[in-house]
Amino acid sequence: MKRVVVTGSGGQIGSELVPHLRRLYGAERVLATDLRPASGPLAEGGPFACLDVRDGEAFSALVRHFRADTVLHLAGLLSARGEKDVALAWDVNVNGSATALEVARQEGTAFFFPSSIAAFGPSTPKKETPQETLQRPTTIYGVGKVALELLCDYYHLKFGVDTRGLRFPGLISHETQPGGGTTDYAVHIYYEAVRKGNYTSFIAPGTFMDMMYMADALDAVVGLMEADPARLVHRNAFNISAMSVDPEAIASAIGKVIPGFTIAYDVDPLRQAIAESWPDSLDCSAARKEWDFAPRYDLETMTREMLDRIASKGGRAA
Ligand code: VAH
Repeated sequence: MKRVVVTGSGGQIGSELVPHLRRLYGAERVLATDLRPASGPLAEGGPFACLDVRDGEAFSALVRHFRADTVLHLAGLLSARGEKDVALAWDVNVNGSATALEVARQEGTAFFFPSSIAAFGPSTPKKETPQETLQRPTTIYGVGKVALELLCDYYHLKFGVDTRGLRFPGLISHETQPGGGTTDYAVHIYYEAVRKGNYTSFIAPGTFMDMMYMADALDAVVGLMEADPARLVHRNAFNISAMSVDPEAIASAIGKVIPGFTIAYDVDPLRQAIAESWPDSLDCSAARKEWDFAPRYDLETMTREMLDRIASKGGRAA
């Protein structure tokens, strides 16, 4: 990657990936884009442009003018929000992503697509979910992820586009809070632990999902996109995860840092049903073998860093 265009730069991943890439490659080599105007580091730290990813002409013009060699496409709606506006989720997550992929083909760039554990469904093996297995998701978000995994593989096979993707687990970060996700509880719990010393979870105890600290997600995007293509047997998209946890496990880890921390439950039926349709744990052996995926943070080290960073911000989200 030498000159990168990032979509969805204002989101949970983009708001940290853009500064990370700018530190790695140079600020002027990373064009951040988002539907909404940016402020703060995103706008002041390097080039920024407003972009609706569904506008193919504007998208192509931006990529061509910037002389990009890579499009990292992050713009999209998350799982729970998608269930509340199916048409919008399809338009942005599928039509928008298909437009982005077509722009990559026309402009000759590499293309990164963020898939998710949501690409699996209730009929998928739940423990140590294989890299290649049944994918019958029951959310519009997951249906979109499978559609784009297949479309990205097709564009590579048919047109030779260098498409690569990751099936992200729940991502835990202290910079920008996620919005409309099922795994958002695993971020909120840290903020509430610092602010109030307790948290009421909308996901039930015993509901295991794959999770990963944002720093490891950023390394995974760069590691995959910089990987030797000759080593890649798979492309769209790799299982990656750092831990399989439930709310009780996170609460216990927080309790070791904040004695007396307590968790209660007020389960949200919508997000609980989504969580139960996803795997408990992924088999990440393909990512480890094909491009040396190796997360650095476990639950304990992530918890210490999350609580420390949130406390240093006075418990504020931004
Ligand atoms: C969501 N955070 O909850 C996203 C993610 C694995 C979950 O795709 O929708």
